[in-house]
Amino acid sequence: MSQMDTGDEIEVFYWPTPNGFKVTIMLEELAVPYRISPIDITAGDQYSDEYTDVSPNNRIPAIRDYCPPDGRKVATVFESGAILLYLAEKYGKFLPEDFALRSACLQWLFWQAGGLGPMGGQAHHFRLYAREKIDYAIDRYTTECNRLYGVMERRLQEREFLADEYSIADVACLPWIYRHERQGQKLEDFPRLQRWYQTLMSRQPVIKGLAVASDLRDDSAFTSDRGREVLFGRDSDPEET
Ligand SMILES: N[C@@H](CCC(=O)N[C@@H](CS)C(=O)NCC(=O)O)C(=O)O
Repeated sequence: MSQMDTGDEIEVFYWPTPNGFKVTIMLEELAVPYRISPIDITAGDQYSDEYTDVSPNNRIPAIRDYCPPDGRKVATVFESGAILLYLAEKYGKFLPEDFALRSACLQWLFWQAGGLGPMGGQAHHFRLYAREKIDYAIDRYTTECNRLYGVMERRLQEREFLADEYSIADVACLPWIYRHERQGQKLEDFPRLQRWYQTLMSRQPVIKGLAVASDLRDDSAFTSDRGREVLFGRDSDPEET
């Protein structure tokens, strides 16, 4: 990992996956300078001692801010939802000022972090990555994703965005809906969600954020023996890999 000592720049510890996309989309939306430090999660980079200092949960994304608003020399933030909130507060954008809308935005941000993300992740795992195809697990997470898509569909019935105005709640959800095919979902079944998706996908910063370092990603690495061992085989006190 590289060290930076330049001004108002954000270092993003990143791999091109849905949780990583949230941060690159947000930084593109904010149009602030940032640089990518790749963390190859299929090779085990997330478990290095240096990265563990930045991200104690050994997951991407994380950021280092070399110009935090509170005067510290450097600040680190892990957890994609917390990163979105940090950036929204720092730059004063994409977090509604109105009390009720801010509360709505945070509800949908937490809903994404506690529901759509983890359930979508399990759907990806059992549908694409698991060595064994287990019908029960595939059905369980495909059905739960379908239910969650229905929750978004209802929310978007009377509003263009999750918290009325475009916000970090939308930025958090988009990369997971972007992967709808991997979750066994058809957007045509959710017309309001589809309209929301098309609106977001027509934004240049979203397109740019989704494309950042896309050349790094190799989907076959997720199902290689080494990738599976690194990603799905770690317990709390693993042997050195
Ligand atoms: N709750 C975390 C989840 C992060 C997460 O699971 N990231 C995945 C990539 S999308 C990862 O780092 N996987 C590596 C691994 O499982 O070892 C967040 O929202 O930041």
